[in-house]
Amino acid sequence: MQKIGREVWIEVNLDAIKRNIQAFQAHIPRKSKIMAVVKANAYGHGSVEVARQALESGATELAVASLEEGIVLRKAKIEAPILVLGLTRLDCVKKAAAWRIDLSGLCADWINQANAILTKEESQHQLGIHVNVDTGMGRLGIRTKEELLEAVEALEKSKYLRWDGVFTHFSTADEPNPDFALFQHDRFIDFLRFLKKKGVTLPTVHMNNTAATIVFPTFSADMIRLGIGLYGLYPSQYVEDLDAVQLEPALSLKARIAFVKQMMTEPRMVSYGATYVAKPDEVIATIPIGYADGYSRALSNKGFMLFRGKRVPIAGRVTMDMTMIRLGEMKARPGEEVVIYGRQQDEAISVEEIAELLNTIHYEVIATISRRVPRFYKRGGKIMKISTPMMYV
Ligand code: UAH
Repeated sequence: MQKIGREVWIEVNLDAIKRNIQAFQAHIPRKSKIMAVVKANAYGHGSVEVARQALESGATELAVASLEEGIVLRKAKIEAPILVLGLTRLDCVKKAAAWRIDLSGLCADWINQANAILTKEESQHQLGIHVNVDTGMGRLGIRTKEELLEAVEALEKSKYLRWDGVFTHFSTADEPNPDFALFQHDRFIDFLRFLKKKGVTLPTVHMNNTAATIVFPTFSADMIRLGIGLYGLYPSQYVEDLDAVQLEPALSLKARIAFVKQMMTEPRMVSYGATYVAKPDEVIATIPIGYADGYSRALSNKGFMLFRGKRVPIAGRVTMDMTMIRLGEMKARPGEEVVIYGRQQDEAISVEEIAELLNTIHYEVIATISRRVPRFYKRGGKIMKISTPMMYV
């Protein structure tokens, strides 16, 4: 294994990703395909390796948030269809077509302009479009039937645009009250019926994210867009408690103790602001992770890590590159492993509980793990690949 100078890393269990996909395959109708959502560097897990594993395990399409995220996958020789879920500037449509990356059509005007640009420039490639219908998310997409029909007519007429899909996105499918999700579903179906009545043949229809897939598997249509569940996490406690799909978290965040000191002598303050004063004889260890790695400063004097299978509290402020932990009287040695997210012996720290401490959601905790943290990919319990933008000896 390569040596890393600063010992903090993520382990991604690719077998867990495979099993999570299989669990969703067993839960949805056979005809429904799986689009693996690998935006935001695959929710922090590393987009290229996760995309490859997802495709190998049965997903057939990929989704990203930007054209640039899609190009990263194409440059890694990933050939599956890729959809950009977010907004793409009109002057990038030619580039998207050249990289064979499909875009979301967010309004009739955007679609008409994209069509005009590709026609004028006599594009060499067709651009795939998935029309986004806003049924209640209130973020992006077409809001009226008239606008939808106008967009579809532009797509059908165009030589350069290929109508590949039509989709909507749920905003509350992870919550116990199903009313608004059902409203969004019914509105979407109503829009699709309207198109059918106008004689339109529908392309791939998709609406379900992880929560909607677990709660409403019959809404899986032609394809689901699987994000958080792919990584083995439930979108909310409510969805987890349904006990409908068994998932396995794929990610652990680990580090090795960089430095140990017994605070026998004054001063016993720890870290910026001197907000923690160690007890006489207390052992304090320095861990090479900080807020520049995506380990939030808001965990200062609040968070905890695992050492020798026990929870140990953070001492003082999380700094940019280092965080101190309190080991009591345990005589630790530099190089011993700590687990920041994940399991060690009989104890575990979930990203959900870290999110709760931070007053946010676990999506943010994983998606913000920075790119300077190397990703180690495991299969059959063994590390088979290390991915990092940094140089290690
Ligand atoms: C449009 C869109 C998203 O923005 C995200 C997802 C995946 O959501 P989950 O991570 O909750 O499954 C799907 N579609």
